[in-house]
Amino acid sequence: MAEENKTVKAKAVEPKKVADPATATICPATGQMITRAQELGIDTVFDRAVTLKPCNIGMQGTCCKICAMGPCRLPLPKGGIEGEDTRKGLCGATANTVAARNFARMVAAGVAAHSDHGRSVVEVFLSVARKETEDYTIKDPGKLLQIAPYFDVATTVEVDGEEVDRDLDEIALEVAEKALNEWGKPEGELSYLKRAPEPLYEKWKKNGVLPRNIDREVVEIMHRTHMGVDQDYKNLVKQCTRASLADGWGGAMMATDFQDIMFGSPSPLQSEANMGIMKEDHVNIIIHGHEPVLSEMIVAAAQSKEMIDYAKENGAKGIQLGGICCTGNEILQRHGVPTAGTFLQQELAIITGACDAMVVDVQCVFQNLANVAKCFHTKLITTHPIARMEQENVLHIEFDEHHAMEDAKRIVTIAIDNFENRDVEVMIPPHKSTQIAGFGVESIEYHLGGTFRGSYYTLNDNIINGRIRGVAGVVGCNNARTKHNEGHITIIKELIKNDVLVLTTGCSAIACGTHGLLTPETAGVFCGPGLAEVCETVGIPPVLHLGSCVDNSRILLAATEMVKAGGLGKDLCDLPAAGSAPEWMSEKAIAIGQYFVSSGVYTVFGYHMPLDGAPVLKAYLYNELETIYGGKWDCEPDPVKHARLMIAHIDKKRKELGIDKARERVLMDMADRQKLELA
Ligand code: BF8
Repeated sequence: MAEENKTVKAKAVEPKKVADPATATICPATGQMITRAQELGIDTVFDRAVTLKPCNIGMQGTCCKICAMGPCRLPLPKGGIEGEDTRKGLCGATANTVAARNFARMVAAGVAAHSDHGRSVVEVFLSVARKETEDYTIKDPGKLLQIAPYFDVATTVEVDGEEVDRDLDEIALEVAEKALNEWGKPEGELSYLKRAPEPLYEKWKKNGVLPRNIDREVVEIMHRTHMGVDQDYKNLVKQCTRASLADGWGGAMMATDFQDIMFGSPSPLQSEANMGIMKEDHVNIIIHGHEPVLSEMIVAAAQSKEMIDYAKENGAKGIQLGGICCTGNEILQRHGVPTAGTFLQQELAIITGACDAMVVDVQCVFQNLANVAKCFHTKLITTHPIARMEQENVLHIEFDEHHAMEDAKRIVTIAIDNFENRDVEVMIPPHKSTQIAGFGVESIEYHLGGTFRGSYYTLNDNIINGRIRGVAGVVGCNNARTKHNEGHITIIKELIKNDVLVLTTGCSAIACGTHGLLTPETAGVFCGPGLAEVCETVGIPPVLHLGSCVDNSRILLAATEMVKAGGLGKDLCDLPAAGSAPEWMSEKAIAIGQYFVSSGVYTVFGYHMPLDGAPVLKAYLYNELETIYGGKWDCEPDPVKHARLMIAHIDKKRKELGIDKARERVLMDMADRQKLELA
């Protein structure tokens, strides 16, 4: 007993393990704020990642907790399995079934998150169409007219034998009602599927994976993964495909489109990135989450004379907004509001001591924000009925689109009133970078398209002649189990060095802004000669910020435009293109990965995949899926090797298209030119 007490005592005096900023991040501002938090005795996700280890069996994907006979844990034996795999749960579920069910539930959650966001946006649009709100309007009628035909909504009418434009309000109402129906229509298939190249659509049809409606595919995953239902990993993966397509070519794509219609389609604009955008002498409001419906109003409120004057009356020089996560991307791409940081920087923005209010909606919000806010004057405000926090210091101001501006002004006023309550010495890291964001399908066409064909002709031409080797979509989260931003930045630098044009979204895009990769000048510093030449000629960065995670739909549509422009095959899987999520952590990333793969894209994830405990399922996802949809999964934690895998795939596709020789010639020309320059 005495000995036991001694051990307890000895443990109690052990210093608490904390993160080493040098190994936790490549971002100096983040490193500085991790240290600051440690000085103040406040733990952050970086410290918790040091003390809380992930569960090894969960990591392998083979912990089954779907019934109360378990959890049944089926780790892979250390030496692997020779001969028959006899592992099974109490019900007999194999490791493949368990891991496939867990994977499927991640897909379901990811699809649900994106698509429920999409539904909220379409509901607001319905209010606009019904004239129930004056705070939102139709800012991009062109996009409304562009999507109307997919919902079988006529944009013209016949009057006295003549075809004339139909009333926009009528179109809006019909589109809104039909779009909302996509979540629960009783028969048929999703309306947007036909936006995909025809061979891809036919592939989905042949394999029986055309989504019927969005909600049904999510519900069906939950049913199939209930105890004792689907016990064939291939059949489970098939439903993962169907549900994920309901996201990428359904809920997420509608979120993007209806946001563009109501808030404006983005076009390139200049802004800044990283925590250095916060200002000590301003009221700082950090907006965090995913749905831009409220944040649009906060931006408008914060820019109003009334609110700016009120801030000045309260001793501030003005109001500084900053975005975190995808809400940050949304208000960046449409209004140029600077990004304050990625997913992993959310606690740190409060630790500056200068955050007067942090406003959150849904997804990727740490509950620990409330604990951090408690140490400062910061008002943490939740705004969504489905995303509340239990801590007492959290304010909940429920947002309602019918009085959106009123809600937004109330929130901004709370932040202004709180300015004088700052109690801890302010420490804002000085680091910030210039960024150009706001590229979309249309602006890529404008910059890299051909005016005479009005398409992606110039982009394709430069891919065919080899100046651009291929295109990569690098997207997704940060993960506290990997060094913050290192994966994103190393992979992207390696890609552009090898003449691969990068399209980026989500926290990857924020990381690129933070590390200065989103400027045209980047081309001259980091790019291979071919890509640099193209970027310098048309004046774009080699890394194009396409928005938030739901805006991955823009990547699908941009790739579709490339197919349409000609010369690069007939299907998305023919393109010299690849996808990547270097530091993924969320279930949404798995849903995105699955729809990229099912749309024909070779998709590499960093960190690890929860599949190691089920090698047969893993081989199916990493190899066999390619024979069905033309795309497949892969995983490589080492960033340079990760990028090389993508480049090797791009080169394989160039060879299949017969354009590999063109590239050799271009490179030879370049090398010759460089030799000449040196001489
Ligand atoms: O939806 S990239 S950490 S913020 S999940 Fe979350 Fe991942 Fe960031 Fe945006 Ni996407």
